Amino acid sequence: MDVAQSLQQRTGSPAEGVWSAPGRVNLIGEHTDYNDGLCLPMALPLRTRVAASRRDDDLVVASSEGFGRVVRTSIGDVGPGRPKGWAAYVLGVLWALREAGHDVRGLELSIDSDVPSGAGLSSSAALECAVGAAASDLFDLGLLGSDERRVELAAACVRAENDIAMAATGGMDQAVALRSREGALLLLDCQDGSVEHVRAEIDGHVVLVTDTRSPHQLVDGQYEARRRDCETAARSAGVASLREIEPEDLPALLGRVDEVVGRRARHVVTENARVRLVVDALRSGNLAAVGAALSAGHASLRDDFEVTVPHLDVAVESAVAAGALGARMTGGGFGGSTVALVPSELVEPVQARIREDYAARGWEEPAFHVATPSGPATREA
Ligand code: GAF
Repeated sequence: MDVAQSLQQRTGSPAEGVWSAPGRVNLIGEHTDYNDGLCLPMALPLRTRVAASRRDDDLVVASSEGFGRVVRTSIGDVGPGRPKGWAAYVLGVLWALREAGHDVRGLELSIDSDVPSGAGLSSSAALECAVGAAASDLFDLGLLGSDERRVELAAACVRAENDIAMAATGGMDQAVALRSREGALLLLDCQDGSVEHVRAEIDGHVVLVTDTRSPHQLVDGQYEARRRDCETAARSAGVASLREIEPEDLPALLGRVDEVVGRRARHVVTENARVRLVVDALRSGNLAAVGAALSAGHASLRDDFEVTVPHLDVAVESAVAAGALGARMTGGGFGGSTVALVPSELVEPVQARIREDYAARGWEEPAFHVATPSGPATREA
């Protein structure tokens, strides 16, 4: 049953509309967004769909087969840490829109998603942005009408995540879910919020995502700890953010901070440089250079930023051993997914090698997705 049918079955009336938003994979530029840095994600064909109708009161009633229970919460009861679980993303967006001065009331919602949760593919941002898109249209907020208005909606979705779900994430995931363009990667400059749409000229190659099935968890304190390390590094360097540090300034900074904070900063500074390199290499069709930068990014996340786990390291090593031009973990880390640039004829052997190497360790079989740059949050019906 699709979301519109399931909403009609629950409420007895047809849905007023259906909206969707994509998950994402980040090609390069990890843990840079909250450092005013650069990142290069793309929207995935995997999407979260929301059928919605307005209510006359303040109540939000939301059901989802995938997520289990039915949620019934008033927008007025939403606050830091309340409600918990996936409902925080749904209610949080409506709360944040209201905080931004919009006249938002209750909704009936039916939700379905093919973005796997816990896979580091941004299922929470897809949910926030799909609900935000529905609210925008149903309450005539016009937030899907232009890139500038989409920036406003993205900010509300980020507030839902930071202030209600209590995950101190940056803004990359919401930006790509709302501002991407089909067929292009999104070069996002988190210092001024500007974007460029970069065509992925990767003829004969595939962007392969491996969901390692080792669930990632952003709310266990590690992500926040990395943010604090980066802030400490920026403060020690006397700059507002690590974006202001260029690779040639690193030796001076490393001399001034403790060893761990120095490595965190080195990841961020070199990662911004890798994003620039990948954009140039994509534009000039130098896919070997793209692959090398992906693999260097993984080494930096593993050794300097320390956010990888064995499932991620093995998926990356196995992909490269079987012929990928390069591979890296993608998203927040501590589990989740990897991304690899693979010659089309080697996609099968790469998958087989990762499967074998996982089986040899007694690990659950991973899942694979071919990532084609897809469109942003939109009304579907
Ligand atoms: C998670 C966060 F939600 C993003 O904001 C970003 O920081 C990413 O981790 C790491 O690049 O997806």
